[in-house]
Amino acid sequence: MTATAMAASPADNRPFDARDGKLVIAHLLVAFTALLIGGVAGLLQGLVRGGMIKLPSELGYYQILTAHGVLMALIFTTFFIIGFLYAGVSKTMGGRLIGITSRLGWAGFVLMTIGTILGTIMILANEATVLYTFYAPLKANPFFYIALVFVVVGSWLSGYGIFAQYRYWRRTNKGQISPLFGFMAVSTMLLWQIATIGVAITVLFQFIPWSFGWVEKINIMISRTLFWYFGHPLVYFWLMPAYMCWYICIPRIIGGKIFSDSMARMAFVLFIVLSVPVGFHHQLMEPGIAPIWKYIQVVLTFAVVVPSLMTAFAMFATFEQTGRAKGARGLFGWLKKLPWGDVRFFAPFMGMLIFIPAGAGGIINASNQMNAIVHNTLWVTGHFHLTVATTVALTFFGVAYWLIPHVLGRQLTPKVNRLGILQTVIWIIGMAFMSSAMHASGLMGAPRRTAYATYGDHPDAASWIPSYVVMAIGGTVLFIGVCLMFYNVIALLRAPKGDEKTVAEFPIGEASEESGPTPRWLERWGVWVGLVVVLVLFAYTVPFADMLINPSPGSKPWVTW
Ligand code: HAS
Repeated sequence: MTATAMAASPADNRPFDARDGKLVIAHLLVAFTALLIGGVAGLLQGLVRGGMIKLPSELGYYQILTAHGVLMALIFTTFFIIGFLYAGVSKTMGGRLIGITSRLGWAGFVLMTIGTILGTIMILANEATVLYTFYAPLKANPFFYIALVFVVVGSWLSGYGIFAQYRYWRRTNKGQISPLFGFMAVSTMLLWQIATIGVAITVLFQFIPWSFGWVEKINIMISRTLFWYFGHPLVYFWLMPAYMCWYICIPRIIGGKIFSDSMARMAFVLFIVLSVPVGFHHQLMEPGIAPIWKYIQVVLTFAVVVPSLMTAFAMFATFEQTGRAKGARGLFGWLKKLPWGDVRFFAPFMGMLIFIPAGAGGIINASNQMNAIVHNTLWVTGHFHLTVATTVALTFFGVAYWLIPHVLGRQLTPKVNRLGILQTVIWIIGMAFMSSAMHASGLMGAPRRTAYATYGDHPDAASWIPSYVVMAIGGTVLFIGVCLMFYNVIALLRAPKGDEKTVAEFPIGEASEESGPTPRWLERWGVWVGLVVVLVLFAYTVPFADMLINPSPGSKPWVTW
């Protein structure tokens, strides 16, 4: 494939605003640096857990596990998402960011970066070995929690910037339906604002006073409940930008049309409404919550699977319609018409493919009885390495291959394209080894969040060791994938400048004419927020009131490392 083949028609290649480009690139640079450092931590922890190396005495297993989780799951994703959303709203809602959006974007970036640096220092200083879920009663240095405040408040400011751009677009385009990218960016950031209320309350009112010693004890039930009120929508905050690439960019890349603009918007509305009141499915094995409330939240969890099933349907339909329009015949002939040699398609597609078993695993987790088997085992670690570390990460990598050169006015060269395909294959191989071994050993009872241990040479523990070795092999392959991705990012930053014909395209698909007009009521944000409030009150009021009225004794802080 030539560079020209990967570029678009000149009409789509309006140069990206240089000032906005700096903001986007700043976010992506922090994201990929976090990926690299988190990747080093991941490699070390895989080798330790496989019993292959011992860490130097200054470095603890749980310390690098914390660094890995925080940098990969929280920092890489959040910075990448905000950079991607800002690029898309600049491109589709006015051609450049308005002043207030740009200022909020930079303010958010600075706050989040300060938080990231402070948090990383705390982890490296062994002051915050509390893992990425920072469960009480493990207590970090108060400045770790303050670092989290910086990251969250920074992300709020970035969200306000996106809302401002959206308002500006609506004011200047009265009566028109907003661009799909803008609609989805607003949905994602709205979900984020609602979700982070939980983590903000627990950090500000529980963790910070407790870690400074201003209060003696922390109510663990409440802190966990507030964390998971945030923790589950967090996974959709990761997933929705990946879906934005699938719904909006992939149809353009494969030369097709968006199957249905309305259906895509409806899926995002369902995520806003349904993904918050389900946090108890992470607490099914915990005492202190009456079974009926767990049951209700499990039912709601099954409801939030629906927008993903809609997405699966829409993607299959897009692929099939595009293939048939290109002359494909037979039941699966359309598969041959997909651009397998184009990394902008290949990487996100592999993410989609993996999401089929990954999502099925999620449904298993959510089933009460089966959760009893898998909870707190390596199965869950396998689940989230398939979902966030494969489906989401591969989609983000696929986006980087066009986003970075596009905002810099550069080309996606055939060489980087080939390296990107190789990187995707390496990622899939590494993840196949690592995640399968995690799922299998998890089913045999191997616990998550543990260093290498033989449990006094217990035969059950001995049966897990071969899986740990496979995990370490997979982790090593994945580390090669991280390094190659970092190399590719540098190559993209330094790629040759492009002209109108050769510059990498920002692929924005058009909706299929057959899908009909998009109804205006989909943009009634007040209704969707109202529905979230109703569902959250329904799902949380009674169990939360119970936690307040009959509080658990509370716990003093523990520093176990
Ligand atoms: Fe999950 C635990 C349930 C989705 C991430 N999840 C986690 C944790 C993380 C995580 C990080 O109910 C661990 C948290 C921790 O540290 O303790 N999860 C679900 C359910 C879904 C789900 C029901 N999870 C995700 C996504 C994540 C993610 C997405 C990140 C991005 N998860 C759970 C539960 C737990 C849990 C329990 C707690 C476990 C425990 O006990 O601790 C659903 O949203 C999944 C729905 C998905 C589908 C798949 C649709 C498929 C699509 C692809 C189509 C493919 C195409 C390709 C078109 C139904 C859209 C074409 C192919 C061709 C061949 C042409």
